[in-house]
Amino acid sequence: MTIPVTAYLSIGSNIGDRVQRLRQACQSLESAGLRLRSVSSIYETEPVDVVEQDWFLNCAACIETTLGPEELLAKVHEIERDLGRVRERPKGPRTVDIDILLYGDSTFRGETLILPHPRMLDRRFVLEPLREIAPDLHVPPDGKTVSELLHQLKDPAQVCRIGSLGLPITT
Ligand code: PH2
Ligand code: MG
Ligand code: MG
Repeated sequence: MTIPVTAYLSIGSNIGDRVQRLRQACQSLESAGLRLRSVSSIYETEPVDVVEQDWFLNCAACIETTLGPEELLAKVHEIERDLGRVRERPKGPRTVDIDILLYGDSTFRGETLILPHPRMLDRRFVLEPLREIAPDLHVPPDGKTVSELLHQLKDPAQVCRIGSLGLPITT
């Protein structure tokens, strides 16, 4: 029997019905057999990197999976495509973006995937939703908790909790 691994995802959208996109992304994760353990509130977030684009909605999700990290990446890409994502400008507007932040306590370096997500430590739009569902989670390789990382974070970009996705979580 394969033991499931707990993974954390960051989900974002800044095109179209953003709430609906986040909800559909979570529902698609479940339909794809990834067990949804918790989802944060929805946060409205100022765009970073490419700043001239609409504000995002972001949330964080905790899942359990028996897929390996690269299989999980392929699965989330498939879900992004099914939800209408077209890859145009890097870091530009997107209907839905699902990023793997953490995969158990593993570090991983493949051609298309690095874990933990290399930019998660610098991004308030990632760490604030994540703190809501996992404040005491230790982030490899240094092992600081998500709360500690947020305390030392310098990112000035605005992040504002705006509501809940209202999804039932089956435990
Ligand atoms: N995603 C990006 C680039 N910039 N800014 C916010 N606020 N939220 C995002 O999800 C986001 C971003 C690239 O994936
Ligand atoms: Mg991203
Ligand atoms: Mg992505």
